[in-house]
This record gives sequence, C-alpha cells and structure tokens, in this order.
Amino acid sequence: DGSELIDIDNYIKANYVKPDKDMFGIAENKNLIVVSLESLQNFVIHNDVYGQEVTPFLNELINDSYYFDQFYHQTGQGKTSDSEFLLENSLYPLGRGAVFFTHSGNEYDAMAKKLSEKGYFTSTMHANNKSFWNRDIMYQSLGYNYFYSASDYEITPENSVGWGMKDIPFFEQSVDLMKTMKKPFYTKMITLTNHHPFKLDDEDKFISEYDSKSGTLNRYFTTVRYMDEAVKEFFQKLKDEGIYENSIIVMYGDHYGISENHNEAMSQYLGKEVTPFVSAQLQRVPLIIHIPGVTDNGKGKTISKVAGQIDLKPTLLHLLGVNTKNDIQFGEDLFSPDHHDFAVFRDGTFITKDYVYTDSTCYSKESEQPVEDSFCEPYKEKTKTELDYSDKIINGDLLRFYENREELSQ
Ligand code: GP9
Ligand code: MN
Repeated sequence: DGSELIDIDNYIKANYVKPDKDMFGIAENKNLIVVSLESLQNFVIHNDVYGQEVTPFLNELINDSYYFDQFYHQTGQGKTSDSEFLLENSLYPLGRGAVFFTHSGNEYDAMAKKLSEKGYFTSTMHANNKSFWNRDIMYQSLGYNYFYSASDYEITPENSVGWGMKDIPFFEQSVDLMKTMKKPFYTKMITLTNHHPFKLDDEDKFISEYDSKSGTLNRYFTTVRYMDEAVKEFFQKLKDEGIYENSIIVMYGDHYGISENHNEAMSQYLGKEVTPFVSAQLQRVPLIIHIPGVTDNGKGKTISKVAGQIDLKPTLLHLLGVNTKNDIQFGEDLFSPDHHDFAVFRDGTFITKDYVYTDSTCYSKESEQPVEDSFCEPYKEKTKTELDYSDKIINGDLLRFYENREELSQ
C-alpha cells in the first residue's frame, strides 16, 4: 500500500537541497546530449604516457566547461546499465545483479519520462544489439521515446573493432540521426571502443602503448586516446550541422576500466602503491558539463565537490528548468549552494570532504593513511540508510505509489 514510502519520503524531503537560482533553467528548451564515455577513469585526465597526452581534447574542453574532478561512479555488477540507472533515476543500483534485468517491469520516475512529459523527444543512441543489458525492455519503463540501436546504424567490418562499431563513425552517424529528431531532444549516447580488452586497429592508435606487465593497462591509454579523438570530431560535427548552439553536452565516465587485477601495473604508472584508499580514489570518473554561450570561450570552471552519478538527475533537470522538489531521489543538484560533499559506493565505501571509508577502514584524504574510525562514524548511518531505502524502493516497486505521495506525507 505504499506505507513503506513514508519514512523514505520524509528522509528525502529532509535532505532536499534547492537549486542555485542563477543555474536553474539556464539551458531551458535546449537539447540535452549526454555522452556515456565507456570505462573512462579520471586519472587519465591531464595525464600522459611517455609525454604523449592521453586526452588532449578533453583537457582543452575542460577549460570551456564545468568539470567535476571529485566525481565518482557508483555502479555495481550492472556496469554500463547501472550508470544509466543512476543517471535516469537518482537511485542506487542493486548490490547483486543488474537492476536492468531484475526490475525492468517496475514503475520509475526517470529523467527520460519527465523530459518527454515536458515535450522533449527522448532517446538513447548505442550501436549495439538492442537487447544487451535488457535495454529494449528497460528503456520502455524509463520512458524513452526511441532507442537507436545497431539496426539504426550502418555497421560494417571496416568501421568496427572489438565489441562493435567504432566511436568515430558512431558519433558521425549519430549526428546525422540527430538532424532528423524532433526538437528539443534529450539523447543519451553510449560509446563502445574504450571497452575491455581495449583493442584497436593500427590506424586508430594515436599514441604508443604503455609498457608494463598488464597488456590491459598498456592498451587502455591508446583506446582512451582514440575516444578523445572521437569526441573531438563529434563536437566539430555538432557545430558544422548547427546543433551545437541549441544544445548542452554532458559527458561522464560510466565506471572503471582497470580493475584491481592490474594493481601492480597501475602502481607502476602512478608511482605509488595501490592501497584500498588509492583504489577508492581511482573510482573517480570525469564529469564535464559544456554549455555553449555559458561555459565556452574559457569561461569554464573546475569544481571539486565530492559527488557521484546519483547527482546527475537533479542537476541536469534543474539546468533544463524542471523542478525535482517532489521527486524520490538520493542525489543532490551539484550546483546547489547546499550540496553536500558525499558519495556512496554500492559496496558501502563512502567518500566525504576529508575522509574515505573503505575496506572497513577510515582514511584521511590528506595523509592517505588510516585514521581513527570516529572520523568516519557520523557518515556510516547515512550510507546504510540510503542504500537500504534505495533497495526498498526497487525491491518493493514503491514508485507505483508515487502518485499518492502528497497523501502519504499528511
Ligand atoms: C555494451 C556496453 C558495454 O552495450 O554498454 O557494457 P559494459 O560491459 O561496460 O557494461
Ligand atoms: Mn561500460
């Protein structure tokens, strides 16, 4: 009957942070283009391999964008699909399995649904088989109007590598598809080339590999560099086709690319031991919000608030002028002056402004060393509550009762 939603509702109301009044609606009626950058971790930003920049275009774009450098992925076993789930719902994914498979029949109050109610044409663009991660089914529940999948692209052996279509032709064909979309549109694009095992054709290798015992890490830099090139060409084409000015472009890394199996090679690259603290910090993924007319021409800013993918939905909806005051969400608008420095991982690890709690140990960010547990203690309860409430919503399909929310709170 939805009575379980009462406590959750109270918690969410008590934690609501209001949008910044100058940012709210700053991109109203613009197209929203979200790009999920496959396996992109933040440590490659402003970094190099033997003097070769890994992300030259993104490094430049950051000056023309809001760039969040303390932004964490929060995915679990559902990988890319979990990041999509976080983006759309501002709920945590599940501790086991992929919510895209286990709860695709639930009712959701997703960003796609809200934007399509506002008159946006909503879609996902991904040049893979539509049923991968059960997307074709889940996207209906999330309220997407259309899914541009493998059958909407011209995919050939020449324009493919590894998992499928290469990012450069993917972006190119996607912009042509955008020209046919009803405006304004919201589309979420999912790249593919920078995916394990990070294979590339020789002609697409713009930098040389790293040299360590991990072929995975060695190749990773070259596929990241390729993706960076693809994003560069994408921006150029958006400009050439006249879509750029009327759009905002948001890009984030979906999850890690280099697992803990490669700690030895990673520590060689970073020049320090990969402790549990460092491992947690490696879960940072870039978040870049580019707003033509606002952040371009060097008017960008690096923002170091601790945040996660759960914050995307309220942040983006507020930029488009959509209220989220009555939404069941665990994220907070990143531009809100009241945003809290806090990120929870699915395994219970959490990050605050000064501390990292992981592997049952409290670490100081400053010293990178374990400190007394009491420093982390105040956040343990909040972490548990959020994961628990989020699980309850998903497992009980509680958003079914959302319509009655006003009644619940009386
Ligand atoms: C597959 C792509 C990659 O369609 O999203 O999936 P991942 O393995 O990263 O979840
Ligand atoms: Mn992925």
